[in-house]
Amino acid sequence: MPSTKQYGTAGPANEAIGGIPTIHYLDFASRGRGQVVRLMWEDAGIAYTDVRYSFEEYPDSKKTVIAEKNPTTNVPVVEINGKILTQSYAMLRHFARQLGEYDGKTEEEKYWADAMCDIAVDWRTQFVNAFFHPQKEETYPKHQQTERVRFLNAFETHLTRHELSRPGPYVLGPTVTYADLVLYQVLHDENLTQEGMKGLQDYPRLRQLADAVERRPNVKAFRESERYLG
Ligand SMILES: N[C@@H](CCC(=O)N[C@@H](CS)C(=O)NCC(=O)O)C(=O)O
Repeated sequence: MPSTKQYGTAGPANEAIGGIPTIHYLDFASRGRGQVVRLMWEDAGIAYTDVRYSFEEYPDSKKTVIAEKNPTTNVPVVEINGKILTQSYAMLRHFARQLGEYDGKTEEEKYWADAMCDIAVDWRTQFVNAFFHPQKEETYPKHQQTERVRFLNAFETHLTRHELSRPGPYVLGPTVTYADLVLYQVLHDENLTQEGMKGLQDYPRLRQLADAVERRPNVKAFRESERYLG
């Protein structure tokens, strides 16, 4: 049986998204695509139900309960008020529109947040392929020395040069977006934010962004809570 826990007290942000959502995801500590969805909910003050499948039970659940909810048979899957949502990045953009924040105001801003998110999506795909590869001992170190460096340099350059990002600390300067959360999570999952952001010492602008995400009051409280699993 997956573990099911309820967090938070429903408030105006729950009203904006149509109720109290339930997320179905792997019991993968505070990592993965599902964690970005939790991060946005925590930041926005959204109460939610967290259903976690252990790695042992997941293969069976994938064929049954997950397959019933999602034809592509993977997670995260979100249920809200009888509605099923799939595809983590589409969900984040959907919640951003419903909340009226997290995706910029102008068309230029929305484009730039989406573009930066999509680079992080490409990065995560490469990270996951290398990290969960049967020959991980070879593929992950190679990824760390090649593709990961390419993405780190690309983000550092974009954040330093693009007129919307330059003022910092976020992708859209002072305004947080879902793209910051997506980027933060891949930095975290690649173990670059741990030990005082040690992995970002050569990337000051990325470090500034990751620091700013961690300092957001609700994110800070989440990270300091028992429900944050490292
Ligand atoms: N594009 C999908 C990708 C979903 C995906 O690959 N999820 C992974 C976990 S992060 C998964 O379900 N892995 C186990 C499986 O494929 O059954 C999304 O963003 O939601």
